[in-house]
Amino acid sequence: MAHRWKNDLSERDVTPEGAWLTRRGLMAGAGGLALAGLAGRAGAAEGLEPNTWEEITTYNNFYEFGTDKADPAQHAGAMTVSPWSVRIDGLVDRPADYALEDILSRMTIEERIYRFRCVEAWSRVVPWNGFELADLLQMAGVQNDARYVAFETHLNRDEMPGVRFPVLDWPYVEGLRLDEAMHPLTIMATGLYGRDLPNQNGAPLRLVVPWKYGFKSIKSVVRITLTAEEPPTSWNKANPREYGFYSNVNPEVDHPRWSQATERRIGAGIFARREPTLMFNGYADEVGDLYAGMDLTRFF
Ligand SMILES: Nc1nc2c(c(=O)[nH]1)N[C@H]1C(S)=C(S)[C@@H](COP(=O)(O)O)O[C@H]1N2
Ligand SMILES: [Mo]
Repeated sequence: MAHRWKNDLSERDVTPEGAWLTRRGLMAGAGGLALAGLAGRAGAAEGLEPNTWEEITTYNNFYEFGTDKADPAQHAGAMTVSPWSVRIDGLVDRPADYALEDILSRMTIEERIYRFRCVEAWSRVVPWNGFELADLLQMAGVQNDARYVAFETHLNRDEMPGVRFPVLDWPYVEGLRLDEAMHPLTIMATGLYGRDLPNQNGAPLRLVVPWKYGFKSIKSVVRITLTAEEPPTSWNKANPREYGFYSNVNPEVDHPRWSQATERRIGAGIFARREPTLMFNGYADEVGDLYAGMDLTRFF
């Protein structure tokens, strides 16, 4: 793989895939149940070759650190990620500032190899480590009238050079319908390749919703609020004509300025053919029912 993107990680920071696979084998032996359950469920990603550590950590969107793909790897190292806590509030029984250590001690960390599709029409396959968002929401106790979940990213003007520019209305916010948030494919990621999540990928805790465009997968989450109404979301606020609340990957609904029918797989090489984009990013069997009867051109 040619090193087409600037990388400020040294060689020794990069986990060779072989080492990771060995560790993965060991983990499967030790805690096999969680992984066994996952194998059937994440079927759409079966057989997919994950992108390399370098490909996943040096070409990023994290606009708080700048809009160039190389900016997050260059600047996000300055972000303080410890101590970290997540405020969980709104329509929950136990609203609180939850310390990250306390959350992690109560969650089951699994590996999830997911396709990842950015709305800009590039894609890759990522071996995340994380836990199901449903478990975290149940920990806080979801109340009956909750219908949506709002998320907010950490904001520190001293550590985030990109927020000097009004590209988005900071802090970055996102949202899901409650049934999307409770879906077993929806995770909070804490790692990559069995290692801590690098800051540029949203350390120490970021959402991953594999059937939606990448911008729904909000990074460095500090607040989760259960609400009755659909919450505002950053890209929808910035350009409602181009970015909807749902933002499900859909090859049949084009972006107003480009086709969503195909994608460029990161790392495939400059002569590789574009790949067809799959409905719900390949997770239609798992999540199609969530949108039964909905007009997906209207609720894009
Ligand atoms: N807080 C925050 N979260 C964010 C973004 C961002 O700019 N700020 N970019 C989004 C977009 S557009 C994408 S494609 C993914 C990229 O995640 P990755 O860098 O881990 O691949 O993060 C999403 N989450
Ligand atoms: Mo994106």
